Amino acid sequence: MVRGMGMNIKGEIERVNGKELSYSEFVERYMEKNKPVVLTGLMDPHNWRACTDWVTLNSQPNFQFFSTHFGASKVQVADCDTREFTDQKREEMLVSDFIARFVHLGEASAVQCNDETCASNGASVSVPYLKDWHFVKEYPEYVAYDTPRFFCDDWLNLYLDNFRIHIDSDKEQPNEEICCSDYRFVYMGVKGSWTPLHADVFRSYSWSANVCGKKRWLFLDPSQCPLIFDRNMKNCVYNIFDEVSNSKFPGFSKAIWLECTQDAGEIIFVPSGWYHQVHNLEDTISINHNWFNAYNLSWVWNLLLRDYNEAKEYIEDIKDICDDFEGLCQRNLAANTGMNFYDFFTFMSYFTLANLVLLRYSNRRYGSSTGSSSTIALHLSMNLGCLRKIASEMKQMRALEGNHNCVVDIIKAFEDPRFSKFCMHVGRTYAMVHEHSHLASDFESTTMSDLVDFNDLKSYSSQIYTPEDLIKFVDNGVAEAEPSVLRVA
Ligand SMILES: O=C(O)CCC(=O)C(=O)O
Repeated sequence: MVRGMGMNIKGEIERVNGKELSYSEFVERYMEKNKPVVLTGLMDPHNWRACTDWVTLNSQPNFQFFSTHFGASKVQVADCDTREFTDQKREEMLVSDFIARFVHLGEASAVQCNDETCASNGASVSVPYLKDWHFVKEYPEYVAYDTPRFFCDDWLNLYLDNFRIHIDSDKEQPNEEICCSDYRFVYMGVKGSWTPLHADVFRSYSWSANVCGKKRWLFLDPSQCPLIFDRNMKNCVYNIFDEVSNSKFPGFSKAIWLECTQDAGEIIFVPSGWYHQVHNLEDTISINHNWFNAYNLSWVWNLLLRDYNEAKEYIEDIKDICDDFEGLCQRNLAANTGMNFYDFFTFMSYFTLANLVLLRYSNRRYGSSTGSSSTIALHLSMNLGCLRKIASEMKQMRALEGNHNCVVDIIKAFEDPRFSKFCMHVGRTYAMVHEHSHLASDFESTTMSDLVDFNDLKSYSSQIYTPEDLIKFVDNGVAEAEPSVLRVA
């Protein structure tokens, strides 16, 4: 058995002042390299109301404020002492009831259960941890914080603000349902609460900001991940500070961990595919987003492909008696992973269309001059290059080959108010990321007919069914845009 104490913790996560880091430096040093970093100096209380409203003068969570203003919200609360499959057991409760528990537990019980001691002494106090509260969706008028510029190129939440990722035809799902509406969360945990070892949903990036309190993070580089799985590569270690059986997890003792203690006011960038375990060393409130974009979209596709192959293998023996084997594999993939090939391809198609529309608009309006408009054009064409590359991989894997359901009808998309809202959001995002104030104000007032030169559309294929259609669509669209700014791979 290997206990937490014997673990190989070999390094610290780099810490950088976010105010002294440019966007392109963040991209080059962390996003592109898929490397974690702790950023300081980005949670200015002027833009982060959470840092004042949610925290008392002695830096503790302001329970009173939460109970008074948000007490009626229903949230998920994990019991950190009870495992359920690969996660902790959760129950739904009102924020006011959670706060009452939090206060009741107080310092005394939490002290017994911090970090390693919790796992090793078998303490029996149940430690509650409020997780995955869709706070922004629930309180859109109360602007608790300002997402730092580094994390704004967030395709996942931009998309979910306008569309659904997966629509389950078997289930009644009200459109306003909050649980799958976005990946922007508030976490609130007593000292000693923790999150088991995991890699993030869809293999997204995440960022996590400490409004108050302190967290200890343990990280494992993706290249080391096979070491934390069992011999069949099916089950992963749950708690790295627990006793880990050598015979069940033969690689575990060889894993080399990185660690970091995150203080209040600091934001951690968690790259794709890095397994991590997190412990609240004090009563802590944090804000946490999952996100992906052109730099890590291939992680999402690779995960889907792996999970698809697994889903297929699992039911291989009923293939011959199944009317729609592929449909069943895709349904199981969506149930297990949260989306299937069709959902992912729809997502890609909408982003392709939006990027092309914006690229053409930016070129018509500003030409391919130097300055921030050309930086935006480069970014949009880089996005298109990434989307095209993944569409080629999908084509190679024969994903959606022979699909008879139209994924995106371009003319219909231009008439759909959700798509025009989505396009404006994407446009505003890049204008903001690249600090182009003119373009940002354009997207406050522009309509779809300003954005799209409808004569342009004649050369586009008007419906997208398969990855091959998407590739052709990108190639045609790009050929007509200003060639000098294009870098589509
Ligand atoms: O803060 C926590 O407890 C978990 C956060 C986390 O796992 C993440 O940001 O990916």
